[in-house]
Amino acid sequence: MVEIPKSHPRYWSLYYREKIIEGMEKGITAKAGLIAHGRGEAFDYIIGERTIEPAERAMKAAVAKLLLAEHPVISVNGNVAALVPKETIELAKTLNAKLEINLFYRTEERVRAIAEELRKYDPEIELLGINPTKRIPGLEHERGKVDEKGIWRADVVVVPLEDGDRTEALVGMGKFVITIDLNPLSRSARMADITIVDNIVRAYPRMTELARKMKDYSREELLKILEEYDNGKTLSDVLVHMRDRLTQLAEEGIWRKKELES
Ligand code: PTJ
Repeated sequence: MVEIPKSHPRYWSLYYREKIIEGMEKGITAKAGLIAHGRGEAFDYIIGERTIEPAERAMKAAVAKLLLAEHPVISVNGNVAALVPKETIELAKTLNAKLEINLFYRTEERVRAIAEELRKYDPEIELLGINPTKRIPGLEHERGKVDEKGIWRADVVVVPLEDGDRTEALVGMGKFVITIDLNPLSRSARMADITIVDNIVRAYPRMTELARKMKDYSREELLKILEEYDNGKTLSDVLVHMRDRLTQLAEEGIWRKKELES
């Protein structure tokens, strides 16, 4: 990994970019994962590289749903394994959710590399998706493979940084789908039941924090959070945030400004 000086004004952005490149070199991340990451970076710039209120609201609803779920499953792909392997395990353990390696560009080598990466952080962790025997209806072979003990029987699935077609197919199977996607306009963002428009590197640690706190909530309290949640409104609020931030920056001017308002 290229050494990035901590003093660099874009340190964290460059740090995660290196993580993705390293992930690809280790056989974890798909080549298309690099493109997906760049798209995410662009939207993060517009948001202001921080967790905005609609994302916090979506995370609370998502954690409530996951705590109420009977068979919650968190899906892991090549980008997620490169960026947040430890945080993914922490979130799954806090929520008592199963982890399933589930890839859009599935190859057995990548599944093995991802499993190896995750086991560095917990050698005992149960990982599903190694030998999937079921298929999501409507998706061609490799893209539709799921684990009978995981996504197949899950009632609630977290599919971060996901392709829209697969998100839609999961919704079609009757799953409650939670996605994390920096692009509020993506098909995944529009198809999911709960859309968290935030960078996964901020979202997973925050969701773990929320889960630790909300574990003590009563069933009624969790149900109330869900009843009051409206994903359409959340997505609209994200777009309004982006519009207002761009308007504000345009009015204030950005020429030769070292820091931007977030
Ligand atoms: O590892 P695989 O084979 O399962 O493939 C993974 C990718 C991401 C390549 C695959 O699922 C794919 O092609 O996804 P898309 O359709 O490019 O969608 C990924 C979405 O994630 C895009 O809308 C990006 O804006 C968004 N995204 C990228 N990086 C982040 C992100 N969202 C949150 N946090 C990020 N760090």
